[in-house]
Amino acid sequence: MANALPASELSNSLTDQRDEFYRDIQSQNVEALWNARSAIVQTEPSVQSVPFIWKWREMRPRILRAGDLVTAQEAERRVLMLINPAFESRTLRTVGCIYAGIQMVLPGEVAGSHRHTPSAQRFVIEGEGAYTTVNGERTIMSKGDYVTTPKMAWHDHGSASDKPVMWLDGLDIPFVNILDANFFEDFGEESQPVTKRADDSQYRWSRNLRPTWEAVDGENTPLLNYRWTKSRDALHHLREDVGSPYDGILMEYTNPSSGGSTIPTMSAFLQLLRKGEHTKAHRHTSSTVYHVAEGAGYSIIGGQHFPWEEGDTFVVPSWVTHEHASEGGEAVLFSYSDRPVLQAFGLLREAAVAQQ
Ligand code: 1HN
Repeated sequence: MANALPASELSNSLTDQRDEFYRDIQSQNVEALWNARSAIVQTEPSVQSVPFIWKWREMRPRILRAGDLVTAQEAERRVLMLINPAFESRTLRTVGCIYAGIQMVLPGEVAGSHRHTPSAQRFVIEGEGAYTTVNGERTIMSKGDYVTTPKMAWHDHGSASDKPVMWLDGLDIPFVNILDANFFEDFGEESQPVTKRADDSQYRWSRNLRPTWEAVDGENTPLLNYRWTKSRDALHHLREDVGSPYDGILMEYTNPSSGGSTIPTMSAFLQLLRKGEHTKAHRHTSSTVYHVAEGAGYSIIGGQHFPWEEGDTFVVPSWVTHEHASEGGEAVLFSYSDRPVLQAFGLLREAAVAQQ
């Protein structure tokens, strides 16, 4: 009896043996699942991204300042990346696995030609008279235009304007990086040759007529520029519709060759919040970047109140409850999300939430 170990020492010795075992398996690049249970077993997603807003009145002077300090040529792309507070800047994560940045081209500048596997889309915030050339087609970009750059399409930007032109870039680059599928190539010359007539794709793809002899790429939209005047006009025409209780008059930009999203990994939308409209609260597993195209209002995101006005950009992470309201008149929100990725994996889930 004198040799029997007290219970505390018994358990200590088991603890010691376990610790030694964990160190031993670690040396083999092995971990015990039962110690990582909290990271694996979740009753609902533990979302890393947080709701956040980048105010245009803060961003505008800073992108202009960047224009004083760095040329577009030096920078290749003069972009201020909008990074979610939950992540390091190198992750390029604005919300979830999608990216947003503010780009500016000054009069006479050229942002050289390149291509890459991440897909891009742009929404013009301010100015007109800048252009982008995508696979030989040049389009002039004006405030409110939605412009697409499919993966591996050569693209360069320039400006014949006498004022700065600024736009929001939306890319799927964090997804592409996580999947280790990021390829990039320089064209080798500043600008690619313009081989097509201006707005060529508008005539081919935005008239509800399809060129029958052309092979259809069902994956990427063949339409380069979705003009603001036309998109806004459509929203206004549908003003009297009931719309969605959660999103108001929400219309999706579509690939005219497939009816699906413009980009395989991202869906883009234009949304009218009518005067006095306050949407019902809901949540879903897609992550969204919103940009205020017109008007003012506020959103309640995860219980936090975010007032917004024209030019602001804000994010709603996956599974965070949100509702939107216009204030002082109508408001138009541009947005894009990773919805097609969630859909492709069968992970898109949506739920109504009782108003807080
Ligand atoms: C890019 O190519 C552009 O072409 C903008 O305008 C932003 C961010 C990350 C990687 C490539 C552009 C980008 C980008």
